[in-house]
This record gives sequence, C-alpha cells and structure tokens, in this order.
Amino acid sequence: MSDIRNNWTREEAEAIYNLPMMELLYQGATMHRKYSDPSEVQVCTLLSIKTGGCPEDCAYCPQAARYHTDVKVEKLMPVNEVMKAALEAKESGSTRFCMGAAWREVRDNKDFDRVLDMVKGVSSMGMEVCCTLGMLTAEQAEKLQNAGLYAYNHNLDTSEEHYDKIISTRTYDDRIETLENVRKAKISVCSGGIIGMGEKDADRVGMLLTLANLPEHPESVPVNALVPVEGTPLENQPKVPVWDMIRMIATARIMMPKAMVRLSAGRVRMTVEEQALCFMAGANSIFAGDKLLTTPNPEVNEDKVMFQILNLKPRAPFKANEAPVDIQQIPQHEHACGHSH
Ligand code: SAM
Ligand code: DTB
Ligand code: SF4
Repeated sequence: MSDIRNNWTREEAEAIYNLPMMELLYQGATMHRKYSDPSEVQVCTLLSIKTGGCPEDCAYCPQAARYHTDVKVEKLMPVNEVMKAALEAKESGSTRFCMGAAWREVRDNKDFDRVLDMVKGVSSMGMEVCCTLGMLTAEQAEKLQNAGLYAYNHNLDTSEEHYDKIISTRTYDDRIETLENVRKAKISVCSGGIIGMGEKDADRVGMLLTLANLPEHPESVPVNALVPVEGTPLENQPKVPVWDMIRMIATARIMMPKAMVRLSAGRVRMTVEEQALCFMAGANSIFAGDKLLTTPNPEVNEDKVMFQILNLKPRAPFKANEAPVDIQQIPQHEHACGHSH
C-alpha cells in the first residue's frame, strides 16, 4: 500500500496514535527519513500585522475582543515596518515569513490592499510568504496568489466534534471551505491545530484524520500546544505533556509523510531534550523569534545553540516537496533595500 493516502479509517489512525511510545517514535522517525532529510528543519518567523480586537470567540485566543487579556489592540501595520521585520527575520536565518491578522475574515477594503502590498514586498526578498488572515473567498485567495503569496495558514484547531466547545462564531465547514479556496488558488496549504484544550484523544485523532483525508494533504501541519493566556476561558488548562506532542507529531508524520510538521506554539516551556524527541518523531519545522503572535517563544540564540547541539540545519526556501507553485512564476520585484536580485 502507498504511504500517501487519503482514505485513512478512524481505526487505523487510532491504532497509530495509541502505539507504544517507543514504537510510535520509531515509526515516525522511519517515515520521516523516507521522505525528507531529517537533519533539515524549516525556520519560520511570525509577525502579528494586526493585533487584538477580534470579533470571534475562540476560547484559546488572547486576541478575541470579548476576553480581557493584556493584549493591546493595534491597527494594521504600515508596509515599510513589515518589510523591516521581514528583512530582520531573513538575516537571522528564517526562510518563511508568516503575517497574522486578528480578523474573522478578509474584507475587500484598503486594509486588504495593504496586505497585498506586504505580500508583494516580502516575496521580492526571496522568502516564502505566508499569511493567516481568517476566512477567505476564492477571489481573495486568487488576489493573494497573484501578489506572490506562497502559503496560507488556516487551522482546523480541533476535531469537528469538539469544535463548538471552543468556537461558536463560525463552523468547521467554514474552515474547510477556506482551505478549499486556498487550494484552488494553488497556494500551499498550512493547517493544523492545538492540543491541551480539554479535548479527548479521539478529538486529536479526529483532527488528524480530517487533515489526512483532505483531497490533498496540507503541505504544512502546525501542532500547537495551548499557550494558556490569562483572561481567556482556557487560562487554567494544565500544561500539555511532551508525550502528547510526540504522539501528535508522529501520527501526523505517518499519516501525511511529505508534510512539513511544525512544532509550533509551546516550545518556550519545553527543554532541548523534549524538542529533540519531537524532531525525532518527525517534526521538521519551527517558529523562531522571541515572539509568536502575542506570546513568548524561545530566543533566536537559544535556538541556534539547540541546532548546534542536535546537528540540525535550517532548510532552504522553496524546496521541492513543499512547492505546489513553480518558483519561476513568483514575480521578481525590486529588493526592499533598492537593488534587484
Ligand atoms: N484570525 C485568524 C484565524 O483565526 O484563522 C488568524 C490568526 S489566529 C491567531 C492563528 C492560529 O493561532 C489559530 O488558529 C490557533 O491555532 C493559534 N493560536 C491562537 N492562540 C493560541 C494559543 N493561545 N495557543 C496556541 N495556539 C494559538
Ligand atoms: C499556528 O499554527 N501557530 C501560530 C501560527 N499558526 C499563526 C500562532 C500561535 C499563536 C500563539 C498565541 C499567540 O502568540 O498569540
Ligand atoms: Fe480571532 Fe483568529 Fe484569535 Fe479566533 S484565533 S479570536 S479568529 S485572532
């Protein structure tokens, strides 16, 4: 049977997720070696281009207007500041730059036009540009693609069954529809979720099952450990055990062998040894930089030391097994600093 499948059964997925820990790690590591160089890790940087004041009620999110958190509401950043941040990210070794906005959905207005300019600018710097802006129509996805967008992040977050306990202001089908619009526009799909939100193992497996049974696997699957933020309904959730992260990562790796599996939020509370087990299980991507969107992340220098200790190297941008878009088609613009490349 082929490794790349879209017809996984719940029983198969549960059997993988529930393997004895050492067997699961071994199988994840084996699948990882079959499709990727296990010494390469993709380094991505996040920037919150529009922070807080979001109308949605996502129970985990410090940016939802209805919860009283320490997040300061900020309007959409100017393009030049975003370019500066992208250049810094590139200089510190990132190959993917992901811009996040606390929006329920994209609206066709001046702010969207400004985001399109940001996308054009960052893509001209030779970085993979990613956005996470909430729901998108097919037309908006196309506009982003034309501006040079490489990937779009839109997480399923949890299983369909658990979804209404976490979010009531949109449906699971809304999420899937945006993923379809992104796929249709030939943008690389980034979709994963969060663990540690009171879900059952069956919900974790359910989410991976939905992702793995999409007509095409997402090119990136972020696995986030909940960062509990004071003021949100999930502020008192206990810390996610590293073993649960390993189970999620290895299961994602086995079910979606070619995807970039991202060890996302939660690294700040993990030791190098714990992160090493996640890389062993099949994770091959991280967010670098001392901030995620609004919460802390390990310092760049700490990660450099970790890469040295574990003999990991940053992956080059636009590598083949994640490139649905022909690199040649990405418009070449002037470099931010004035000279063309
Ligand atoms: N507003 C857009 C949306 O929800 O699609 C984009 C930004 S939103 C902050 C992006 C993702 O961040 C969410 O889907 C969720 O997976 C993740 N996230 C938000 N708060 C988090 C938290 N406290 N811990 C872990 N992940 C979180
Ligand atoms: C993803 O899966 N995780 C990132 C990114 N995609 C956008 C966001 C994590 C956010 C953690 C909470 C915060 O910093 O606000
Ligand atoms: Fe808004 Fe996104 Fe946060 Fe939900 S996850 S409250 S949509 S910013």
